[in-house]
Amino acid sequence: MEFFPTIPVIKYEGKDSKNMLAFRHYNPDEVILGKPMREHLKFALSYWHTMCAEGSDMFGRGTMNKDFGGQTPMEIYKNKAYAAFELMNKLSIDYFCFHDRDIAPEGKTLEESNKNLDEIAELLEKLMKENNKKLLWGTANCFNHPRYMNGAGTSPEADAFAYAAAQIKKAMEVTVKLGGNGYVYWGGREGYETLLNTDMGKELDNLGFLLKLTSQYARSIGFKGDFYIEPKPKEPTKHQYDFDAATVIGFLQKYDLMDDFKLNIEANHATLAGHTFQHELAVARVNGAFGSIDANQGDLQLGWDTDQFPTNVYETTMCMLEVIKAGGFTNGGLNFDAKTRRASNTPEDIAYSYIAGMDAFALGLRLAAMVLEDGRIEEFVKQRYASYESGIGKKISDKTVTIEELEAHAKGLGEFETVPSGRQEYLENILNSIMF
Ligand code: XUL
Ligand code: CO
Repeated sequence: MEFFPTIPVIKYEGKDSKNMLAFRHYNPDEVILGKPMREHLKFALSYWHTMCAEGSDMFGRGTMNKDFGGQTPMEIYKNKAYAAFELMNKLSIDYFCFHDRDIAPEGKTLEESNKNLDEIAELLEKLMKENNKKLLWGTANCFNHPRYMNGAGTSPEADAFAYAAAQIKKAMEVTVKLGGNGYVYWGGREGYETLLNTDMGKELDNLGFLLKLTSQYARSIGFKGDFYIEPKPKEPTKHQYDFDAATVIGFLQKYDLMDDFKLNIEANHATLAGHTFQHELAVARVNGAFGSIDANQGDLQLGWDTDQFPTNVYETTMCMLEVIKAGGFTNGGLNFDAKTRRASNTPEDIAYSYIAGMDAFALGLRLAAMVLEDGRIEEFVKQRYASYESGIGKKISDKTVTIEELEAHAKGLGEFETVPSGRQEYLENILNSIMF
């Protein structure tokens, strides 16, 4: 059965094509900087937005139906699986990502939920083999159910902690069964609404322990991929403990998790934290924690996570420059944690959205490669730090200099009044001259 009869197989037609059901920039097997585009970009479909979310918001119910013709809960979720693979095939997407509760309905008890998960995991395994698709990462939804209203790993209620640990254990088992390349921990409700009722120290210690316990369990059952924390500063809680990349790195160091964990950076979460997407990627990279990306964009006029499909080519170019500088993806990839707008409510809108996002990143990759091949910006940055290559600067870099030597050097500088220009506008103009 075909679930998306109005969506054809999307082909690359080149940048001059006027067919909006075609790629203008994404040409999966084209080689850029020595590697096919599909390997640079590693696009993934997000199961929760694409197969589950029906467009409801705080003021209105859903505008789309994602039952895919199913009559019973299990039939609905089986059809979601068939529909997901049809979509991935039509869009040339090689990977997908899910929360446990996206792929199978939650039962009344943990045993019932696990049984549902097992049944669907069998089906997904079969479909993955038949269609040559891979799991970028799995995760557990420990934020939707009322039992998690005060958090999961950071809940003041020990029973909620235990339930979350058990749920994550099962999600790990399913991820391992499906050969997942990664496992994501996004904070969900791990944060607080008011400090009046919160023991922050205890909550952070418990969260650190939950991550240790569950990640060690995953290793014990043969998980070889990466664990990721996905920073986000707020929403749903007022303050999320995984505020931004730098906060998370401090947390990972405190709880001795740096060896096993990397970051999954989401564009919209970066801007909510008051940073650029590029900043968060750079923080991850310079700390050796660059892992994976949730590709989307926010609306800078709105203060919440709008999860829009990314179309801003400056952002995708800066992102791909960071990815290339980090050495490219290993286990990670570009997961479209993005949804069509509530009013874009037809199946074709799903295709238009993915095509827009994939083309924006493909173009970003092409432009990032051009920036690197041009070389002027890189060379400028290299020259800007050249004073550390010799003399006193070299000694600073090597950390062999004494404070007395630095003092003597400073005295020898006499009236030291100016340093070279940072040339920001010159560089911005070079960037535009390459991009356009
Ligand atoms: C929420 C969010 C999540 C994570 C996975 O803002 O980004 O969907 O990506 O739990
Ligand atoms: Co995300």
